Amino acid sequence: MLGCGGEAPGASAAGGELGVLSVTGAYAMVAPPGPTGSAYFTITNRGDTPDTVLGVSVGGVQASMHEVRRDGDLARMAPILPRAIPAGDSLVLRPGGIHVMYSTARPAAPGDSLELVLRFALAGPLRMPVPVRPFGVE
Ligand SMILES: [Cu+2]
Repeated sequence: MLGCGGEAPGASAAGGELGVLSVTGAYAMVAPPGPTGSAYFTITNRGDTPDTVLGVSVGGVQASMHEVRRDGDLARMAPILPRAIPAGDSLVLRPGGIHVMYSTARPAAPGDSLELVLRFALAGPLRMPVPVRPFGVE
C-alpha cells in the first residue's frame, strides 16, 4: 500500500503523522470536470487524551466533513465538525460514509496531488499531499 511498485497508478494513497495522530490511506477523488470532489482517509489517535478535528482544507480552500445518514430510502449529508477522536480510537472516512467534500480554486485531475490540511484542537495542523484518483476508484 505504501508505494509498492506493483500497484495500479490510480490506487495510490498517502499519509502523515503529527505526534500521536496519524493519517493513513489518504486519497482524493475528483468528479469530472472538477473542481469538486471528495477525500477519504483514516485518522488514528494513539495518545491517551482525545483530540478534536476542528477543520479541514483541500488545495488551500476550506472544505467540509460530512456524514451520510440514511433516512428510509434517502441518504442525507450532515456536517460533523468539530469531531472528537477518543484516545486509542480512529475516525474512518470511506465512500458512502464519512467523507471530506471539497471544491478547489482550479480543477484537479487524476494524477495530480492536492494538499490536505487537518486542524486539530491540541495537535495543531497536519498537512500532507494526497493523490487524486479518477472518480469511482476506491
Ligand atoms: Cu458531502
